[in-house]
Amino acid sequence: MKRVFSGVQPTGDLHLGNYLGALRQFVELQEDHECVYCVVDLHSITLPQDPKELRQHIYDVAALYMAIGVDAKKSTIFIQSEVKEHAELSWILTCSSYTGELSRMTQFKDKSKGNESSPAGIFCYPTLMAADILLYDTDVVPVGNDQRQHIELTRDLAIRVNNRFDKKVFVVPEGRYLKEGARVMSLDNPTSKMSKSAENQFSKIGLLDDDNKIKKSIMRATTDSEANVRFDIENKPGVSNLISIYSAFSGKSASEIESMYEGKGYGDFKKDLAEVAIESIRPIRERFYEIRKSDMLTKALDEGAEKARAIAEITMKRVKEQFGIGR
Ligand code: ATP
Ligand code: LTN
Repeated sequence: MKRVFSGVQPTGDLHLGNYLGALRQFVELQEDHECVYCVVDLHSITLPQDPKELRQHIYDVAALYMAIGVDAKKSTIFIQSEVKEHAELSWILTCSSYTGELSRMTQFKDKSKGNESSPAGIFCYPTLMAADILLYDTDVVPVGNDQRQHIELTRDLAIRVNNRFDKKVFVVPEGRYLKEGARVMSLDNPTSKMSKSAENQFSKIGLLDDDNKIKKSIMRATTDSEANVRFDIENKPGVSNLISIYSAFSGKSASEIESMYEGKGYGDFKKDLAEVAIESIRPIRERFYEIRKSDMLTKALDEGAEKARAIAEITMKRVKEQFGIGR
């Protein structure tokens, strides 16, 4: 069976972008893959986090994995910092990376903005992500489009190390990106992606938002003055984003949605979309609160860390042997 690995940062409550771009794939893949899903807390401290909030968010992300349908009996769910090999392999891969390639990463440029006092962790972030993936001999990595560059770097590093030792030290992974939902845009500014860290709460739909908040966010979403439900990313980014969200939830194509709303205004379209989103998110939210209250979560995380460690230890032994470190 092919192995899948993916991770989400516990930096805040998850939103529709996380779900439609990445998490939705987690559930589908567990039927015919061996899946390993991680809460990447070491990644989240590349920027300062409030320790109390961070701990809550770690549990929240793990509970959300389960609430959307990741089954802890089929898949491994664990917390990154509980498997020390992530940090260990990350250092080895940092030594195999070039400063040039790391400084060309879009996320590094966006987050550091050329500021010399930005944390070095932002710069090394992609080598930690490569370590996450390569530790588990991963074949497939389900992620949103914004992670493409990091996945390409992971592949380059795996190939570089393999070539250096003329041996298959690492499995070279493939990214898996969805067509619909791979990049959900912000509701108030459809030219930037929906983001956890955005200040305007109506720019995003959280997976834990109540029905009223979901409806309000959609009804307020930026559109245009044309009043014509048509998919055209360049000229109508707001409406196109809403059509993509509708499409991802309903399975209907953009052109089907266009014909459903021919001759109708944005009001009807938004009302129906709100209904579709509310009905899809409600069961996730309800299940989340059940899981969060029960002891299922800590049990799954204990077992998950153990299963993850068993795989990671074997990979690290092989890697250390190749590099000639340890005994
Ligand atoms: P933020 O939204 O604060 O920028 P992030 O990008 O750091 O958060 P993570 O929580 O680490 O997001 O991402 C989890 C997964 O969700 C990743 O696979 C990422 O590609 C995906 N993702 C994040 N934002 C979006 C989006 N707007 N559209 C589609 N996928 C997304
Ligand atoms: N960088 C990713 C989160 C992440 C990840 C990973 C995703 C860290 N390690 C390994 C897939 C596989 C992000 O910011 N979305």
